[in-house]
Amino acid sequence: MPVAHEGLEQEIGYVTKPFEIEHIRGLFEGTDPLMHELAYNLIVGNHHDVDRLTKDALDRDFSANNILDDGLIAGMAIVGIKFRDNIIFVPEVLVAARAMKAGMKHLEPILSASGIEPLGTVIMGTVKGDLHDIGKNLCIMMLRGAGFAVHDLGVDTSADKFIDAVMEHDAQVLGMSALLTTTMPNMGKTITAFEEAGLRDQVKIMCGGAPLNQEFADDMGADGYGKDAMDCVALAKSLLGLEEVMKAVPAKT
Ligand code: B12
Repeated sequence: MPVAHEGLEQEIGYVTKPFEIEHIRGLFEGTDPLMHELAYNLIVGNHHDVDRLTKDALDRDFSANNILDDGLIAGMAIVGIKFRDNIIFVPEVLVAARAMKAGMKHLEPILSASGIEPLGTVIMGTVKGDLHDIGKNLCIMMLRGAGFAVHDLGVDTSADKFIDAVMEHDAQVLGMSALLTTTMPNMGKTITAFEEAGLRDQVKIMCGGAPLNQEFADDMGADGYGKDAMDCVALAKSLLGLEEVMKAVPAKT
């Protein structure tokens, strides 16, 4: 059934894979028109409107959890699909991320105060020697949007820093990013460091970055490889044995 919000309906039109259409329509079915407006404004990156609509929704007694699920996360699911399918590019995703942040600023204090458990805790960082962080930041934004608690170690992250963060936050998943062929081996070195510290069994390790592939990830003993931010979320969920909402799709050509 089409949603009444014309702009959102147009955005849903960008989703073309049958199982994704079904999933996305399911997200908006039976939810309030205010959530449709919120999702639409997030997708197109109107951060002032997302800020205002989130406050409105809280004033109208929508729960923070509903606003997150039915408005922000539902909108972000479309952003992820449009990015993967080359309908939008990095600048538009960053603008949507800014809008997400504008909404989350109102929800985060309520969610943490109400003790709603995150799906899991993820440590993310770009490996030693590598300063590229745009892709990692997109992954973090999508992971947070999906309900994970994420600790961002930034760029140029040593194996020791990864280990310390996993221990400190009792994280179930570690995600490493690399964009340089010269820094990719630092992922394998980090995995070895976990093994040598006797901690490899305590954390699932996923990796990503443009020069990587599944074979490289398998060879170095990672638990998973993701080709984009959507995959990163699906991977984190599957590594934790949670329902995989969005199925992995073939790599961009
Ligand atoms: C932007 C950029 C920079 C910026 C980085 C800014 C920043 N804050 O990140 C700057 C200008 C600083 C830079 C510097 C350099 N760069 Co540069 N850079 C790029 C560029 C143009 C885009 C990278 C990018 O952001 N892509 C967009 C994001 C969204 O994609 P992504 O990172 O792949 O992330 C996605 C997936 O991979 C995945 N993903 C990423 N991480 C993870 C993690 C997990 C766990 C999972 C599941 C998934 C996942 O999800 C993401 C979202 O969908 C690329 C060229 C290109 N077109 O790729 C060159 C490129 C990566 N750079 C390159 C080089 C050589 C350099 C420099 C060495 C240049 C120099 N001589 O100084 C330095 C390196 C500095 C350093 N030590 O890191 C080369 C690398 C070549 C190689 N084979 O190694 C490239 C390929 C350019 C080229 N063709 O030569 N760079």
